[in-house]
Amino acid sequence: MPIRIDELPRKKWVMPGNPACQGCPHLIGLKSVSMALGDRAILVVPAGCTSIIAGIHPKASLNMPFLHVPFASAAAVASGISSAMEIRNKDAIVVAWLGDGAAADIGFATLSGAAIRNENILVIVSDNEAYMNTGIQASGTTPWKARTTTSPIIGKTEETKDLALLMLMHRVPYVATASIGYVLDFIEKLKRASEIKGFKFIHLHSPCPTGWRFDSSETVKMARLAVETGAWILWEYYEGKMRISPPSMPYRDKNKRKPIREYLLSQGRFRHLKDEDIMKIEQRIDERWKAIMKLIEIFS
Ligand SMILES: Cc1ncc(C[n+]2csc(CCOP(=O)(O)OP(=O)(O)O)c2C)c(N)n1
Ligand SMILES: [Mg+2]
Repeated sequence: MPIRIDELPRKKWVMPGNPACQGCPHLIGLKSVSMALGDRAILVVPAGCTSIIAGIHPKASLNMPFLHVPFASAAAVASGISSAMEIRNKDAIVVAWLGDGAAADIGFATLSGAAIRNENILVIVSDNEAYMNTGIQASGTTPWKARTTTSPIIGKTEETKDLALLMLMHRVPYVATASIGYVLDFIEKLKRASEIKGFKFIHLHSPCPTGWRFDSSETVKMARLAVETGAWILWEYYEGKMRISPPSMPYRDKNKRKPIREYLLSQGRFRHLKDEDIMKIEQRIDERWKAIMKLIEIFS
């Protein structure tokens, strides 16, 4: 049965008046997590924008069990809490909610360790493609050529790390990509993942108006453009099978994709791109689609 947004719980887990920037994608992600998992979720969160959004007692804005932990440790702490919950027979879903910097770079060792031990945790990486909380420094997932405060003139010169594929190669039971532009798809994935015992990983695309320099009213539009141009591919792996998710289905066909120029040039961080850069980015998107389709063939 497809999920209907009006049938999901209405309880306010994410309170209004919190200190997030206008148009913050993390809020959409956190709301989706709480609507999908309800009071079963225990959040483990390393330093990042979400630590600030959560605020401090007695004015905390996230109405759910929430643990602030050192940057590199979230997956390890979540593993410990999960074991404790099991011993106490508690029906909880331990969620490590990480930024891309925490997941792809600084906390990658604990993330990889928890995955290979197949810990019973759900890891969600809300990827805004830079270290936003400390002022937009480039991370492992920042795209090639994106301007950040550590790549200010010509943009980032290194490649993007494909975190979801890296996690898939740990042979864990559940890996998916998601987008804050398609919350029902994300919520379905959260619900499916929460039924599985073992390590679950969701890589959530979270366009950041402050860091990417677009208008704060366009967060969802930007997330959808990433999917419509084929730049962000929605897929899911579970029960040994990998599939393209419904919102990305049409874009398997290259001719159905919107021009990547539209996505790139509506963001300040890419406004310096030359035609040849845009062509290269388009080629890379084609290559990624080919790789994903090949993997789908393998895991079919
Ligand atoms: C060990 C350690 N190194 C650096 C920092 C400083 N720091 C705090 S938040 C942050 C950025 C986090 O970026 P990301 O994980 O992508 O989350 P975002 O803020 O973008 O949501 C950094 C570098 C820290 N708190 N601890
Ligand atoms: Mg980030």
